[in-house]
Amino acid sequence: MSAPIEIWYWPTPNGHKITIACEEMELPYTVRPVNIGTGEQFTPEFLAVSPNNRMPAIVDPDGDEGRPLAIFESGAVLQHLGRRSGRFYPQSPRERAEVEQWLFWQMGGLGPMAGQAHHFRGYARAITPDQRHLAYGVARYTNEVNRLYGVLDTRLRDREFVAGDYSIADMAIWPWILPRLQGQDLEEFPALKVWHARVEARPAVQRGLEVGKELRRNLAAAGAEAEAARSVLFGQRARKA
Ligand SMILES: N[C@@H](CCC(=O)N[C@@H](CS)C(=O)NCC(=O)O)C(=O)O
Repeated sequence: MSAPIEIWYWPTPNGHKITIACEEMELPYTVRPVNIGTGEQFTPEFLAVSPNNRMPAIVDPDGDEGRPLAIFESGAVLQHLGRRSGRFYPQSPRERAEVEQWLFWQMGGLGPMAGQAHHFRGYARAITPDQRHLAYGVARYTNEVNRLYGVLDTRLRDREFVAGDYSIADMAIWPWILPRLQGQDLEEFPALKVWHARVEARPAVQRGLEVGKELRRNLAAAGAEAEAARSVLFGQRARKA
């Protein structure tokens, strides 16, 4: 049994990808909470692992022939875990390319666009109650997430999982299907709805979601703690080391 992988983690959709993957792959892991609401993503220790001041990141103590390997960006982490375990990341060029296309579709499309939808539909309202400033952002990102849900729904019409067998692509995409926060109705996307329930029913997915649940705060809520977190998270500009 190899030494546990250290996951720098906070319970968000990007964090969930990694706990779900480790649970599915039966890779031992420990969690190091990075409280992104109090600025722990800016500590020198964390920045040494994740210079982009974003979680998740990992340190795999045996990641490179017995030597420790640090990785940030959840897509890169999933690829490493797939290679490391030999599971959920097929090896043939065609099958691997299929998984990677959908993994990167999530990383470059669904994740960033849904993140902006969450921002404008939720947090921004707590920052600026002026609806005129918000309406454009709300419409733009709600529409784009709607388009992406449509692409995924079409893809899933004739298959059980996004790319061949259940894979790291499903693990990346699933945590980002949050219709209530994104202004979407799954009834409009029947194949996506069935797939969502199929993945949700996996015990490893449920175990991965449970990790650190108690740490989660509602950033759109009123109150001093949520307000302080918003001031850490929003309006960040370049920092020189
Ligand atoms: N593309 C990155 C995105 C990671 C990301 O945005 N993480 C957020 C939480 S979900 C974060 O760490 N935010 C801290 C901050 O905004 O300072 C990945 O997939 O790893």
